[in-house]
Amino acid sequence: MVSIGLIGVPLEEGSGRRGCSMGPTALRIAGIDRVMADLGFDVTDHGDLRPEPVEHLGRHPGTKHLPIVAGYTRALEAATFDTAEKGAVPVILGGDHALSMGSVSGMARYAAAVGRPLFVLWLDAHADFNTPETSPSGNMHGMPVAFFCGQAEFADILPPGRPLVDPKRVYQVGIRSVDETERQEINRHGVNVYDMRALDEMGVAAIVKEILKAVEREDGLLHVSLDVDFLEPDIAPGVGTTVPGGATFREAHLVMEMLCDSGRVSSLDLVELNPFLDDRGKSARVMVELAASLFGRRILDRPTRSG
Ligand code: HAR
Ligand code: MN
Ligand code: MN
Ligand code: MN
Repeated sequence: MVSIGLIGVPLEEGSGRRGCSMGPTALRIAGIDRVMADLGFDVTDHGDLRPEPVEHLGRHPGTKHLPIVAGYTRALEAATFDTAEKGAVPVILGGDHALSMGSVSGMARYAAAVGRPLFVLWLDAHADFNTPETSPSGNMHGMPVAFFCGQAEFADILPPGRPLVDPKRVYQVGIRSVDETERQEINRHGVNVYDMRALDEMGVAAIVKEILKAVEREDGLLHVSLDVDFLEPDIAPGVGTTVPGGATFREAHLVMEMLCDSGRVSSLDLVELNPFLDDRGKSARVMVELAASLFGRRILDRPTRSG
């Protein structure tokens, strides 16, 4: 039986406002553990992580709340690696998107240990490729991709020599809010961006097929990072940084079904849920529905038609 390890990360300091610390609880109330158990997984909920104490951290102007973000990054890097190494799929219950510094770095270490490349699918309105120098806000939830690609200048929050993710193995879908210098950096580093225009022109199925083909070509592991604001604000209002023109439920659902069929997904972040801003638990329920589809809930049994 395949195992899933749930890891709660009540981090909100990366986002510049309060509320995401309640995200893990809201996802649990919406039944994240139950839906996975009903799908036949052996689910272990490791509870909420506690940040590791941080000492000897360099000064990094341009970052807000670095010590708490660093503490969670260290703890989550280790918890994600340990969960994967024990043969379970780590599912991170966020918490703001700064937590992906830890989850993706942990998976990068795991991928290196098993000798396979790590790919990242970033489902988000934002590219999250700022550095302390380029960030307009100093909010660290706008920096995780630059961090795990080795670009952000606060790398001493993890031990030196950590495995990095190749920006050319990062695939971003749904992007529609990018800062000017961030845009230049993404291009310079070769991040694969399917912005909302690409999604409208190509359709989401063609995009996911292209991404999965790239992962399969290199026999890669695939980490999926799902930010609530990937979705249209009407269906998912419970996030501090809504951007109009998001993915519909049907588009997001199809992404999840195709990812499930691929059998490639090694790990998942569910991030940026802010229950304080939500409408009667709606966004928490949508995130749980999408996770269920990613892990195999389907409408009908069907012969494989895609390919
Ligand atoms: N680009 C802006 C900044 O860096 C906003 C980033 C918002 N990020 C998230 N996660 N909400 O995607 O400040
Ligand atoms: Mn994000
Ligand atoms: Mn976002
Ligand atoms: Mn750079």
